[in-house]
Amino acid sequence: MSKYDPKSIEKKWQDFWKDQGSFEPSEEYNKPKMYVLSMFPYPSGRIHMGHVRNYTIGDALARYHRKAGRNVLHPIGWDAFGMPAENAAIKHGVHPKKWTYENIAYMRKELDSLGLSFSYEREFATCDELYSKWEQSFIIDMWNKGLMYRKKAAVNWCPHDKTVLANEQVIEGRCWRCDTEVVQKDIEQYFLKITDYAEELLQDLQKLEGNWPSQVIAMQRNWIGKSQGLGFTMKLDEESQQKSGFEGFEVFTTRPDTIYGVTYAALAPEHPIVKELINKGLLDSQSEQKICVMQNQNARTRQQAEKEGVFLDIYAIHPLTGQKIPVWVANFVLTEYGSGAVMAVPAHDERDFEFAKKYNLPIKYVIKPKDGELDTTKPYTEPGILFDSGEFSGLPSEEAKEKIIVYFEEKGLGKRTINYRLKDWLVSRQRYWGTPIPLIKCPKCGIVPEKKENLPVTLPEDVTITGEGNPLELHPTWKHTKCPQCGADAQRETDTLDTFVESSWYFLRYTTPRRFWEEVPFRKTDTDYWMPVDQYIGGIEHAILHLLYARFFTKVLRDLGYVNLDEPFKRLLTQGMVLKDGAKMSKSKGNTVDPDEIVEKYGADTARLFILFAAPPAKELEWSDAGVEGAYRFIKRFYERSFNAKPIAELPQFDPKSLTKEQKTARKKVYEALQKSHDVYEKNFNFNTLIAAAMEALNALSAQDNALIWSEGYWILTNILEPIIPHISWEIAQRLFERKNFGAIRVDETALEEDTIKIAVTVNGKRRAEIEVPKSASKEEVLAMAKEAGAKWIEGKEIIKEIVVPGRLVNIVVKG
Ligand code: ANZ
Ligand code: ZN
Repeated sequence: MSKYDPKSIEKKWQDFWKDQGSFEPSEEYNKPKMYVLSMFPYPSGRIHMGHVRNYTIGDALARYHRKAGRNVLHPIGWDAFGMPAENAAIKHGVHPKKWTYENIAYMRKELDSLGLSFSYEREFATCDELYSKWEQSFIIDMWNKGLMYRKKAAVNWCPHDKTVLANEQVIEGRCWRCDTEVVQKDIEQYFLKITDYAEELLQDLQKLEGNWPSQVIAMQRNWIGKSQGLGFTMKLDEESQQKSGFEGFEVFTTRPDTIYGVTYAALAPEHPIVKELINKGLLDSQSEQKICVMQNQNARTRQQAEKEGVFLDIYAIHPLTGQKIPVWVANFVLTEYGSGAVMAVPAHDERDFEFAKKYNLPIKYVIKPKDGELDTTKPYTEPGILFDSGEFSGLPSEEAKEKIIVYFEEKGLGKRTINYRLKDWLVSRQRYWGTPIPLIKCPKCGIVPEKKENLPVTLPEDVTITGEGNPLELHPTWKHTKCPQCGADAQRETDTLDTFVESSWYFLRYTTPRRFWEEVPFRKTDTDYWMPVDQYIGGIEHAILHLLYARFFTKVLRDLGYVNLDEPFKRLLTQGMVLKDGAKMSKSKGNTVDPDEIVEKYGADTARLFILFAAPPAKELEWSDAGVEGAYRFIKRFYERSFNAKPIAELPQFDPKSLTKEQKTARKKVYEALQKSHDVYEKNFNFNTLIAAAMEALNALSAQDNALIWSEGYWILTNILEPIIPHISWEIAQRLFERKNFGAIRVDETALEEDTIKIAVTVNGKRRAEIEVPKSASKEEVLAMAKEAGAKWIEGKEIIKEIVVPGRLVNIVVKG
């Protein structure tokens, strides 16, 4: 017997898998397929335990399906563009490209050391020029179809570094690099029209129900934020029309039933009427300044801030009562939502109420609860019964909403309106390390896409990245080009794409073998076969943006004719966080455990076993050194005891009658684990329960000494544990079975038959205990066991009667 040496065993099998190309998908598309995908990593430098968890879960599933005879696609790649590479360049002077590819090489080795069964052939990084080529091609298609457009939008701007800052680079309102106060600046930006797909993105969530965590579906639904209500124009009175030059303004409300309670109107600080009043010099300087401050705050801070407002000294007319309504500017009104203006009903809305209290505006209740009193110390925001509402008084809210909308439509005052909170996707970044936007600005033709035959537009390598300005903009020659349409001198767009664009289609790229990557982004034959991803695995932090963008991109590519597919991810698993001492493992907290060290000390199988044993995948996982030790000891035992088995070429047969109790128990535990494995790998992913069953089986095997039962046990256990601890399983299965056991195994039902039975013990008819007795036990033996189990209730009392109902219960009647 040899000693368990994870290093040599793991190296041996990793080399073997690589040499054999064991994990390359087949191109025979008549086989049943399984596409297992763990979200690809950002090449930050080193892998962390979150990665280990993500990829171990995916790997276990991929290996299982391979053994089940399916054609498995289990690829890996690198989400390789992004800010950290540029930050490294600023800090250490290393070129982002060099930094990125070096990190990839290092992390690839780390992943390899875990024995992950990835396809090598399909690996790529999103900063590969061949990947940019196709991404740019899609962008051009989207531009041509009107799905991409240009519009001014606010960015964080550092006046000192003359650079746009990401939100993370703004620290307490100041530049992370030079501490200068950051300002909001309007610049031309590019947007993808995801709002065109809002309804479909919402509706198709239904198709995912049951296969995606309900929490993720709810988050997406919320993010899309569909509201239905009434849109109408609030007319300004004569004088205010004169003053502002506007006839009125649009408002959107989800509560038309509250319309008789409107006591003021509020505009967003960016509203055109506000701008016009300022332009005309009609506001005093104090008001103007206050509005300017509001405009300069971003939407989120404004929403959280205390309610602030300015009276504009203009009035609107209530569309139903004709009353004069004061018009204010308010910081809680968002310019990008609805029409950037609200009819305020302080009696029935929290924000309106707070604002009205602060500025002493009237509050008029028009809805009361169905039963119970109206509490006028606070807003009543629930539906109820209308009063003081003209002809609509007495109606319940729901009915009134409907009737009021119909009324507005009939009178031509307004119409039924649907609004989505979802906004178009801002995809331009004023940065170097990203996919260049393949558009050219021509002084004569406007914005013109690059010719597709000239793609990819590649990044210049000779740049110095300092954090000042935009390197592409500053490069002496790069941006100068000719207009593809008229040949005039023109300039390349120097913005690059948001890195979420790359992760919106990488899963399609993997489906196509590398030899086609030059000619096509992916082939329809491949996406038709492989898509959708059968199992997607990743962190909950991607619940909204990445998944929504990927769903959107898939639908766009469908409409552009690239794929026949509505939804990219059939089933989603969001893995829980890895914690240490109750807190999320993270560099900033200094509580990380380095995966390399664990692999070095114990081997990859131990790391994998611990990760899958410590918690079900969707739950948080608390790191435990003792748990790692325990995992190691189990594998060591598993290896050492494999020498109790003798080599076999097929599963042996047993006559249960000829076996001892221990032998029967051993077989039963082994087959129970086998039975469990199916549900675990196909349905619930509770690997921990399977591992526990395998541990019990190993213990039960150890309580007997029939070599053939050992062999049968290992035939099955190495099979069902292979997805979790592949190296040791291949090692044992090679020696004992020449790996003939890595296919489907039939459950031997006779091994699972119970030979004990559970019997209830009652004392004076009261249920007190339960005993498990061998089926073969005599009546006397059963009674003795029952008395022992019920001793507490019998002690010191006189037994009057003992009743044994065979196979069901024992009742003991006592007195005193
Ligand atoms: C009157 C009213 C009375 C409202 C009431 C609510 C309750 P959701 O559900 O998020 O769509 N609103 C409309 N446009 C807005 C904007 N640009 N910024 C801030 N708030 C805005 O919310 C729709 C409601 O939010 C609308 O219905 C409007 O206030 C407000 F008892 O109109 B409501
Ligand atoms: Zn031109």
